[in-house]
Amino acid sequence: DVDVYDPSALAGSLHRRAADVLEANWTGTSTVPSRGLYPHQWSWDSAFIAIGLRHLSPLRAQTELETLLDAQWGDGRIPHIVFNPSVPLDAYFPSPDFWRSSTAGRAAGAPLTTQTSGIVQPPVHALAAWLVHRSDPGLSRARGFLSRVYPRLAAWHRYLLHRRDLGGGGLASVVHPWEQGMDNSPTWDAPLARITPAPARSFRRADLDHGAAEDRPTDLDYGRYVRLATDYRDGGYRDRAGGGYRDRAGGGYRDRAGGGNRAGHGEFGVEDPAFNALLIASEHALARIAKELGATDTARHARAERLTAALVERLWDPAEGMFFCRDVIGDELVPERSVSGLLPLLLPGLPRAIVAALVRTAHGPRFGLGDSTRLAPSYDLTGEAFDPHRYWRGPAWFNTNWLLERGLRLHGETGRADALRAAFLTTAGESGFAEYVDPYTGEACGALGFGWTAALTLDLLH
Ligand code: 9WN
Repeated sequence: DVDVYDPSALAGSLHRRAADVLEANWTGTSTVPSRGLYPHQWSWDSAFIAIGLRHLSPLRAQTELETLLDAQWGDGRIPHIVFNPSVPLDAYFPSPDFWRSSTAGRAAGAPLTTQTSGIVQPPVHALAAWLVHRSDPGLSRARGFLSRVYPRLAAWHRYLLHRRDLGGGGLASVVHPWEQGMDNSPTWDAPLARITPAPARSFRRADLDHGAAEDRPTDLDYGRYVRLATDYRDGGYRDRAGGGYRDRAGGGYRDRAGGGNRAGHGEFGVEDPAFNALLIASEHALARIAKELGATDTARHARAERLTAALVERLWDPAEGMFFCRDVIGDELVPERSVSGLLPLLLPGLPRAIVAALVRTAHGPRFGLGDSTRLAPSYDLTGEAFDPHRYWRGPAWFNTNWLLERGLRLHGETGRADALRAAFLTTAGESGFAEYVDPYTGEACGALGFGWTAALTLDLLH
């Protein structure tokens, strides 16, 4: 009887459709987030994609991460985009001729032949490498996968923990909204307001060729993104941490030379809860990788615990029951409620009271889980800036919901994790593996056949 509801058959076809998306987005050495909108390799996308790909081909999943790591800079940074030289320059903006990595990034050790961007994205990579290893330890050992990626991942974390500790409190800062990955979140509105936008005629957006303008960031946002990236590039992609720029007595930022912003970079610096939680989760994963490779010291786990304490001390707001971003320029919390502020739920070492508060906030009126929304929105439903369709200002994204599901399960919230998993799978399938969806209706927004949506679907099916 064809009308009989058969969940296993549905799961089977969902699995096949998700696998088809990853097959279609595979280039031979890595996976594009989307053939039209994002035709290159993106850093955190690749980490999430590898986590799903491991269920189809552990070899491809290893290759995905190794391709990304081959583009690592000498100073340890993993660039947020690795450009595919066979894609036309005008297919994506900003293109390699904007970033000029091999020349402008020379002092920071950018690769000579591969073209990349010069900013970073959230460090999901060590977590991904560990999960990929676990999917086929035999193949991983035979290929020496972990011993090859370990030193690179360690250098990546060193870069973030030293060169990016702009606030002086032990956490990593992002210097551009694209680095945190939630480009136009209302969290950035205040820190971005001090940035003079680049003139609209000085660049051409390629994203509007593929996405609806009302679902994408505004031209004003783009002007500021371009200004920040240009200034960072023109300063040779140098980072300002480690030189004692922090004026501890005054609490504000002081230029070492005392003369305003050096080379123009340094106007934007934010400690973000999700970025740092992913760094900590990846630090725990690096500890497991080190152990698998025969190391005996427990320094990495201890460091992850210290970072968790710093995260709580610097970003937790007990009255609000969630984490906030800290603007390191003004040294103050940014009072905007982004889903980023729930993602530390991922961490094993979080105090129980904080876990309980995060679960309450996620299931309360601001994020609506288990009640008004299908999936957690990217931003507070009751916030003034909430918009159910505009990119990171409200729509639900699948990577953040996968992280929340993982956090709920880790902390024993099995019923809630099961409910979120079911909603994730239904919405991913119905939306055609959309990039993001209306959090209430699940209506598809942005690109379809999106890489991490398909990959994380596969992961939750396993
Ligand atoms: C800029 C690729 C990336 C994601 C980001 C998402 C979006 C780029 C853009 O697409 O950002 O990096 O052009 O809008 O915000 O999280 O990694 O999928």
